[in-house]
Amino acid sequence: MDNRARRPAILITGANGEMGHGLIHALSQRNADVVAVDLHPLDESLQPLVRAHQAGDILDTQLMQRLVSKYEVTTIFHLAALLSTRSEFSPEIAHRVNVTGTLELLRLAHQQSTWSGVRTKFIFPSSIAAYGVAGKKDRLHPLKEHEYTEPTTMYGCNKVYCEHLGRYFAQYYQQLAAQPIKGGVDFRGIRFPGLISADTVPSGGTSDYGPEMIHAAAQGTPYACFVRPDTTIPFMAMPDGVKALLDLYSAPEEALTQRVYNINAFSCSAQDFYDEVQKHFPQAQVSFDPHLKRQAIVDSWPAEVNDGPARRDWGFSPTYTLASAFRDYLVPQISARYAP
Ligand code: AKB
Repeated sequence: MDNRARRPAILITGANGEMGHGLIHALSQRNADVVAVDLHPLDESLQPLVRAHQAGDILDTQLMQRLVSKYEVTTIFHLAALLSTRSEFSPEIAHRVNVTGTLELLRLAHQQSTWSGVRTKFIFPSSIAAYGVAGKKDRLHPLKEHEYTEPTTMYGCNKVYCEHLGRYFAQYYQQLAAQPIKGGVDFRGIRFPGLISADTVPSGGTSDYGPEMIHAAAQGTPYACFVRPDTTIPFMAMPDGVKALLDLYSAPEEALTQRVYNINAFSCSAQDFYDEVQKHFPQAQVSFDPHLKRQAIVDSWPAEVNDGPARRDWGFSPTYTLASAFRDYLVPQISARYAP
């Protein structure tokens, strides 16, 4: 394959999602050539920021092969996924999108590297949903990556398995091939906490109560929170999430001592979240109306994770605490967004 015929590009799947928005903005500031794929046409606001965009299914092999016939994919940010609540309604579809979709993209990454002879970077957002701590949550220390990875959701199972697939592709794929493989896949995963974005409201997740509460308050609409006030998990403001993706992407491979990293910003309860919302939107109408099954999912996630390796290996360091995320990022941007 003559690589000179193809333009180098970064491929982003699930580009219309919460993280895709922030990532596309950040990469366009670095003048990166991005090819964006999403099931739906790319949001109009994002279109001028990318080199090309394509509506379609990541499982559509012909579509993906058409893209790589035009672009030399040097990096894949594989953001497309069905989140935890939605996946419980359609576990088999979730498995197809979250696992088969990832497998196909890992194969594509490998194919790209055999054409170019250079390792293709594969950046994979995993999640705290990879853990399963039901019944023990209150007694645990901040969890390391290898501890309690017995998830109770299809999404969590998909994430843990894809972390293994990524490690396998990075180190062992085609290990019995007669000729040594040139290139290969440089897989890097991050286990994200619940993310809160000022630009988009999440859909289909179980950590969604945090962002939903603040977006509802800014719009002056009542909100019934679907978990108990004492429910505690780690959260992070979206700019820190995007920065983490880019920092891990930029790190030299030799500096990485593991393929999957926890990151943490602040652990807070739904009550802590509510207190911040009240401080900034005193008229907010929030009630607590726990949904037992969604509550059980969040109760299976740890209250805190240990992100020491990410800090040590690639300098992860979040900017925002709960208070500063509200004061300096969420409230100003969300208020402007819903201003009449
Ligand atoms: C979800 O709630 O499913 C996601 C996650 C924590 O991975 N936001």
